[in-house]
Amino acid sequence: MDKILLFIPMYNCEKQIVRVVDRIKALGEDQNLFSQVMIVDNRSPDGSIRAALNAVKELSCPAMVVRNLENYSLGGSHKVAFRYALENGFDYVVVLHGDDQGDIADLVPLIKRGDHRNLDCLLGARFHRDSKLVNYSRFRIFGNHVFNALVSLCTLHRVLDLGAGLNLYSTRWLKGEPYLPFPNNLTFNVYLLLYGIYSGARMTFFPLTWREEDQVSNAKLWKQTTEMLRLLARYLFGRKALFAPRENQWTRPAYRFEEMKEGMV
Ligand SMILES: Nc1nc2c(ncn2[C@@H]2O[C@H](COP(=O)(O)OP(=O)(O)O)[C@@H](O)[C@H]2O)c(=O)[nH]1
Ligand SMILES: [Mg+2]
Repeated sequence: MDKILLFIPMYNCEKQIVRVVDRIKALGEDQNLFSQVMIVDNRSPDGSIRAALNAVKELSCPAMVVRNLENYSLGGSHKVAFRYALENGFDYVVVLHGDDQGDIADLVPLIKRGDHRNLDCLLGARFHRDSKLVNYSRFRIFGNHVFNALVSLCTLHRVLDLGAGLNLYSTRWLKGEPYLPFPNNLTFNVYLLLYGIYSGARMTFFPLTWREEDQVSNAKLWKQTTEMLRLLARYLFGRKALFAPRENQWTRPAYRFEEMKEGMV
């Protein structure tokens, strides 16, 4: 059986994390597809950790709640979880955002079918024709389609999402931590995607349901847009340097965490 880590990045998700865990519980026996659930808190000031510790008690698969020693942002939490998976012999890492926009149940049938076995990146795609978007503005959908088309054109690769919050990666592909120099902010996912294409990763997109109800997105439109365009330009005109192993401000943090137990918060 594959050893799969279910990694859940969390920041100020006091309300949502309970629902995320409920969706995992609702999988019933299929929870055992995951050898371990790892909720990675980025030092949320709200009651996320307490809520998470409480919620995971009812899971039938092993689960832990950890807290980063510093706020490493979303990309940094990926680095924490990927390293944990590499050091502990996992075969795959599933990333599921802790703000309850997606549903793990969208990925489970694919894992049960074994789709992941021939892949390095199995990526949730909000803009797949079979996906369902709940409460997404038309402007946002349109903008994303434009970006997907632009990235597809620049990479000559059909891209259906630049970074949804439900993805699976093989540790075979993550080995050596080539993503360590990528920035930790919300563009981390885009770097990872472009690196996937660059490195010839076996990659597929799958449809999902994605909702926006009580979640607050931290993606800032103009900042994301300009960062994306700059990144694309670098991909087009200097991708070898962009993806070369190197040390920078993003490789420097220790990406360490502590396991949280009841009574600690
Ligand atoms: N903004 C932010 N989100 C984080 C951080 N660490 C983990 N996350 C989680 O990352 C996920 C994605 O962030 P979000 O702002 O919802 O972005 P979006 O949904 O992709 O627009 C959420 O589930 C957050 O809980 C962090 O330091 N900052
Ligand atoms: Mg979100």
